[in-house]
Amino acid sequence: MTTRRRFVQAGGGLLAGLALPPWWRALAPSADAVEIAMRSDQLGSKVWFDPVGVLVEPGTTIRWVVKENVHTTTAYHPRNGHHSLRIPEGAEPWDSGFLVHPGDHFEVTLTVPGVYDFFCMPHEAAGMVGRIIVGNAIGPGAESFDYFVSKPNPEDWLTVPAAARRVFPTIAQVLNEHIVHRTP
Ligand SMILES: [Cu+2]
Repeated sequence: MTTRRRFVQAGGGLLAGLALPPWWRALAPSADAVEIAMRSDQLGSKVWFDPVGVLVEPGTTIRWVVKENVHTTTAYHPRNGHHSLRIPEGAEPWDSGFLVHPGDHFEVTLTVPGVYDFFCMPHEAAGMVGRIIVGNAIGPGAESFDYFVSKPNPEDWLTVPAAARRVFPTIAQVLNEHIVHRTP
């Protein structure tokens, strides 16, 4: 991976201005994946995603990688333990399951524009959440945390815990900064 990334970067400089062969584009998606680290201090008293917010183009692959501790990346979606819907209506929810070793990773490629909020299953109440904006800040994830409460069918959706609400970067912040880092 490191070798290929170097090759791509070096090649981009060397070959600037030349017509690239068709296979060249096929290399790009993996090299361009946006990485989100799954972090923890030694005691596990602080847990977080870094970056906590990213703005990407549709079709971008997001790769979550464990650095310390045990985590999941799980989309806010009713299919994931009755959590509220905070990803676009037409998007597939994801749940990585437990990633237990440093270096364990999980990838999704996000094609539907909108806001995607996600959490770590064991650490949501500790505020381990993050936000991805794909293209435009639209969809349920752009609504307030309690948008569904007054609707006719709130079902048995869970509300977002207070500690998590405080951690999400605002949509404006993600749109302005593109990458919002977090060090609690
Ligand atoms: Cu976690």
